[in-house]
Amino acid sequence: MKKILVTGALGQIGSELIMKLRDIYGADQVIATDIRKNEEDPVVQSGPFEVLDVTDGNRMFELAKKHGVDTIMHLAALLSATAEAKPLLAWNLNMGGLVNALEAARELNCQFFTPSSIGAFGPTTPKDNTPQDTIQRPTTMYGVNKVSGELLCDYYHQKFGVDTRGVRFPGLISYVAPPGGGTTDYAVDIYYKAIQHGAYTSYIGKGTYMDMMYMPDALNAIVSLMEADASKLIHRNAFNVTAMSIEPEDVAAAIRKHIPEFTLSYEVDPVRQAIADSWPNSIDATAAMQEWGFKAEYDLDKMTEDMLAKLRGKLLQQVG
Ligand code: VAH
Repeated sequence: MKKILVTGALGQIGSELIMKLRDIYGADQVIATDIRKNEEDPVVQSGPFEVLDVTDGNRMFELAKKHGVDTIMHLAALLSATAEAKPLLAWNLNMGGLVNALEAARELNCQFFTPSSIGAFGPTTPKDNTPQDTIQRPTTMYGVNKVSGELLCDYYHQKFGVDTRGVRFPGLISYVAPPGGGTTDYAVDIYYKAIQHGAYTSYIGKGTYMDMMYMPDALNAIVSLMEADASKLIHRNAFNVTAMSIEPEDVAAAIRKHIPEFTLSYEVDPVRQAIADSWPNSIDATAAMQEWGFKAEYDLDKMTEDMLAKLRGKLLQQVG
């Protein structure tokens, strides 16, 4: 019986991944952990929860051993914009947390997942239809963390036989837990503001293409990869996955199909624009499709329809 420990369980991915994993494997089989405990959170209310600072390796090991887990999904990390503002904190948390999680997986013989990102590419990477295997010289601390993480996970597999697996996520769009400190978060904020104000001012400039994916597709990718036949995995720790390559005007046009009066303006944030400019315009996900059957179900229009419907319900509930 699968028993999974998830770090960063209250974050943008974790808050939805926990619920999906508990649906699939049973609530008691999924141990949610995060640095803070929010009693009101459905993640805390729906199954086992432990407070864990991932930079505390001993506690990570103790919790994994105490619960007898056979799988560790390590999500806790600082995202690109925050990491760029606090590079040393990002290095210590993102790399220290990852090493602690890998060590626990090694010592307890756990299967292991952690996400990389399109942030693992840099300005010298081919920008369009970026290949699975290509140059990776990122110019952000987040990117340095992600490339280092990919290599570290490969090392733990080759050296210690840990069943490590991972994907390079694009920007993830979701309506449950707001993202924090990312560069692609404009593509989430725009939906909230479209409903609340009928207008949005983007900090990412017009014509800035980035890969994006709706959260349900991201969650399916994690479960599919972790259940895939290991003998078929060539790339293992850093599969390019994506659903769409879009720029702010594309999102605005999709929103206007539901909110015709929606207006989009720009106040570009030079820091996050520079990060976005260093990333690909679009990536090639062929390896993930061939090696473990990756497939995205949501395109921009289907995502927009669902995001607006779900957010209207959520925001109405908040108004009460
Ligand atoms: C970020 N949402 O913006 C994350 C992600 C590809 C972007 O890694 O930092």
